[in-house]
Amino acid sequence: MAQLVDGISRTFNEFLLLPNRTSVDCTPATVDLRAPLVRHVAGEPSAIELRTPFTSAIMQAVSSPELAIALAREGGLGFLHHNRPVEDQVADIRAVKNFKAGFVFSDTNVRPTDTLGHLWELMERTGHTTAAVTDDGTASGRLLGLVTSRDFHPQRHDAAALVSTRMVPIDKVPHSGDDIALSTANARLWEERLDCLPTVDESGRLRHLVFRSDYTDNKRFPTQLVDDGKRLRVGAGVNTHDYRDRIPALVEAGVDALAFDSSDGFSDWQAEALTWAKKHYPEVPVGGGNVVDAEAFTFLADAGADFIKVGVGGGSICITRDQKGIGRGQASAVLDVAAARDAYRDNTGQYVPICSDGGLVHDYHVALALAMGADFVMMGRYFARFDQAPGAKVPTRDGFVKEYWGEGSSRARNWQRYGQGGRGLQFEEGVDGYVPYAGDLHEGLATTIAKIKATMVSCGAADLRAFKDTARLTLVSEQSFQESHATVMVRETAGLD
Ligand code: RVP
Repeated sequence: MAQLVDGISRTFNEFLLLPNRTSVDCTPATVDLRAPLVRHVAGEPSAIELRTPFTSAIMQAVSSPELAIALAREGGLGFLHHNRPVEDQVADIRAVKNFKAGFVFSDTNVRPTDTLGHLWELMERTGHTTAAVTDDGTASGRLLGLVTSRDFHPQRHDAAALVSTRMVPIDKVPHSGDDIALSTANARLWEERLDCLPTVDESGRLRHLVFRSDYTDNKRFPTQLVDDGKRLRVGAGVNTHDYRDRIPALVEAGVDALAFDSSDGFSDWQAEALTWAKKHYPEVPVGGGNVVDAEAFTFLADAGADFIKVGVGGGSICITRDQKGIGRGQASAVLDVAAARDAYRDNTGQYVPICSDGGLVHDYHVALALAMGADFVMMGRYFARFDQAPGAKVPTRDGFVKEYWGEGSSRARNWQRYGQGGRGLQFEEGVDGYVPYAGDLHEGLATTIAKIKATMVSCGAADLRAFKDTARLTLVSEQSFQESHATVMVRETAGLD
């Protein structure tokens, strides 16, 4: 007979935290947001510690190399998606690992034989006004010159004219080898009054551009997540179909952590794939999931998972619960799995971190997830709103929105994640939509971090371990939920201004 599990399936909206006593030395400045990423002996540090407890969803609409770079610079970790050929994912891993602060990959590139009209369109699309002219029009072609918005204007120059007629040829463009230090490049930018210094390899192929405006950039990111060689860390999603080919290539490219990406990870396929990965690459952390209960957590932990993602059906773009009737309220799932993780630690001496994945709509939901026991969170909708996410930015009457679509939507065609017994999707488990545009990730995440730190201070917790151990939660009634919101007419709607 079917079994009815205890308790109701609850979401974050149904809980609030009670303030705890705050000591004088517990302030936002002293709050520590470091979180273990991978399995470790209880009481000892994790081999990789996130410096802020955020990871980006393994989704086409979220985790571009740009986003992974921006997030690693904030101390979190981006997971690049796997729903594409291995070599494309490898190229993105390399782009993050090769990132050097202040040295950017050129995203506005043309051939000398392209037209000025094409160049103008490209500049409008990327929002950048310096273009590299290379023999093949790519960011790694042989550098033939530079062309900037100072060199031509669509009203002044014929759109059909060629880039070669307006570009500054390479023999007149100051440039450097790629081994130049950022401080030296900056000195040249100032001394030679340059806006941009391209760097090239021994055969003259473009490597990076250094801009004067990036001069102070590095000081903005004191909590970067880097490996032993000071390169930014990056993660990658993998699936249970082609992991034997994909994992070796990702490891070769320098990936820092892998995550088996499945909407339902409680399966023999995932256990087999985890066992294979740990046997062949014991030194590379590999996560599993997604799960929503203790039994599934223990199953994947026993199979060797180094961290486990929690969440089925709670994602903002997810319709799995509507379509298949499976899932669990995210708060209940996190509370149950966190208890299982602690029991596993007590029984085995191994601490296997858990990640709350999906369904975080408000910043305070992140604080709740962490208080309920998540070691770190994974977010899709949240990151899809920023400039660095790959979705197009679309104007509306009231501002801008960004495209955001689920991996279970027809648009994503991710049959590896949403396996329905064959190649291709027979029905959708995700939607294709828009999220409000939120500008630069650095600014947006700073506000979220400020709120989480403020919550932790109110709860008297100076670090995430203490936050979990001492959090006191209360369920809210519908009436008290109403009371949480402003009950006066806010200024903009009062019609007085
Ligand atoms: P959210 O942050 O609420 O946007 O949720 C993101 C999560 O939703 C992903 O990390 C993944 O677990 C899940 N997802 C991705 N695509 C879909 C879908 O199409 N159903 N769901």
